[in-house]
Amino acid sequence: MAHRIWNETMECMDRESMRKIQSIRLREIVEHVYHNTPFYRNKMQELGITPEDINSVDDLVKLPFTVKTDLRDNYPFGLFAVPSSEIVRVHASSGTTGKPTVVGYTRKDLTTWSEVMARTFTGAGVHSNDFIQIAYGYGLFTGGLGAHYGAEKVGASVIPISGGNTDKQLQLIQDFKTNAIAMTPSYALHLAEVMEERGIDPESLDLRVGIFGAEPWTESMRKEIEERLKIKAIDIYGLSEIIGPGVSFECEDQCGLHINEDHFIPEIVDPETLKPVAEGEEGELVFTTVTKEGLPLLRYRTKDLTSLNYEKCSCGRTLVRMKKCTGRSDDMLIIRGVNVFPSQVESVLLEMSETEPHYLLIVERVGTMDTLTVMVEVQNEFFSDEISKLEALQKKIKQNIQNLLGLSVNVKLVEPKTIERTAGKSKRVIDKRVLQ
Ligand code: DLL
Repeated sequence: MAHRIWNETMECMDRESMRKIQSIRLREIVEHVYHNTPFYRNKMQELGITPEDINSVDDLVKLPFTVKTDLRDNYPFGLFAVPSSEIVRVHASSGTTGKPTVVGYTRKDLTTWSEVMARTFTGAGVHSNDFIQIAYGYGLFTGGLGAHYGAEKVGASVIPISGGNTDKQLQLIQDFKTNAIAMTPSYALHLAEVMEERGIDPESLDLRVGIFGAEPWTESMRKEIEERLKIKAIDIYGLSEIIGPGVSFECEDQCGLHINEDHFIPEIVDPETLKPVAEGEEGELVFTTVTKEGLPLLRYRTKDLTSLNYEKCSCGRTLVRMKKCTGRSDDMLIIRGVNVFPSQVESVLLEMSETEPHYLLIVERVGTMDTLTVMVEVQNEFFSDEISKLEALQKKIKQNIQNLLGLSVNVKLVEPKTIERTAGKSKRVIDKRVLQ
């Protein structure tokens, strides 16, 4: 079947034309922030540049970077580039410490957001005949409302259920014959788990596709979700600062996330030197928003690690693709000198049939030694089994992780349902070292 594309002009444009559009828009946005955001004017003056120095995307590298603390330091509205009379919505992301990061949208920004989300849902194969259940949180979090307006724009029938209340989710999936669900991947796994408990056969449902994001998830987790829910699991990426969900999206071919680069220009830089990496290499993803009015950001450092692929996709889109993002530079644990990403442990655990995809990594300092304990739920049938089998399993997990990471870890097997489930973003790591 031919792929549906929401905005063929923008999504399938030749690269040369895309660069031209990006360059024009970049010049406009730099002009806008220079005159309307004292923060950026000061930064540009410090670097000795003016808007006249920025002519094309090649000049991006001359511009200053922006980081999350810049938003926090100018809390709540200091980086807004329009008067509050033009702001029609605010959202905020909570973060782990301190003040939330506040973002603001003009009416045009909301239209842009719906547009990129309409591209996203169309890319996932959602269309106007579908019922879609939005189980991202509605409220200050961008997930719920962002998905909501995009799904309405494609004409789907939106069920704005928000996160949580899993039994209600299941009831509506059955009664409304829901075709698509949008939620975090960890919540999708929880939904699968509750479905199994209630004896609901996924084949008896009309569910066809899930649009999952807001947290890192591995290919193994995708496989697990697809098998247990009998759906296609599509990745969606975004962050509040750039617009919310819809910065990039997977198509049904599931081979990288198409970045809506007519609105958000990506760069990949080395997180240490901040210099651009060679094309195709992995590094930190940086975005410059080129159409946003309320909160335009120059070279915003996402901390997310990925690489870019400029080849045309089999779906026909020419939008640059980013590799599925499974780690953040600030997610990386350094344990006894070894770099460890939670996603690496996740892929080991998910490849083993004896364990459940629910785990927690606990890092502690014992004396001067850092230790990593992997707490993982064991499948029901295994847990009731003999101790010797559990010990053998523990050893096997330990060995598999050691083979991958070259690091010896402690493994703690726990009963199913011991590790907390959440309808929002899951917490995979407890680093007790930072608390000392
Ligand atoms: O999580 C926006 C969103 C909502 C995206 C719903 C997708 C679906 P924030 O709360 O600002 O915004 O968190 C942004 O979450 O920098 C990534 O580290 C992580 N993240 C988001 N989507 C993905 C994904 C929303 N698909 C931060 N894969 C980002 C990996 C993701 N990480």
